[in-house]
Amino acid sequence: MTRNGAMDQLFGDDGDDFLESYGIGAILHGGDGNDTLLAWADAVMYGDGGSDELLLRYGGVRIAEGGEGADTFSISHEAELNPDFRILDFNAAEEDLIVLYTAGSFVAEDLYLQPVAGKDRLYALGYDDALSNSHTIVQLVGTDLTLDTLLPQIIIRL
Ligand SMILES: [Ca+2]
Ligand SMILES: [Ca+2]
Repeated sequence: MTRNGAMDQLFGDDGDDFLESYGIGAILHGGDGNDTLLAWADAVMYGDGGSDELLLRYGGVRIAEGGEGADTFSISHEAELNPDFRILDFNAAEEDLIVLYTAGSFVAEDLYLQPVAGKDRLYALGYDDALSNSHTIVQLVGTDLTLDTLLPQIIIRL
């Protein structure tokens, strides 16, 4: 299912769906099933029930909520695209995962977590200029994570 217009809403409903949006401000709902969600422009993505994969790509604002199930947040971090990626419900106890595609820019030992105004900001040292959001990899909203809890849930790929 693909939509091109602005402010679109896509509903996957039951079953395993692939939802893809191009318009700015799209809202994607996976519904039940193991869904894959991808947005090419600023969007809000809800995995809903099932173990979903939410693809955070191409810079811009991506707000992702996995919902129930063991969800995977797949992040391609390209700092020059000025990404503003946020995960609303990262839950290590539900075995949520973050898969980071780094193009070899950093390794797990470079990752740090910093609480900022109710969010945990995941960034990579040496790939970051102090507090600038522009080089934040992802913001984890409303969680109470430590790096020790988070790191086992992160998979780094080239
Ligand atoms: Ca679905
Ligand atoms: Ca889910």
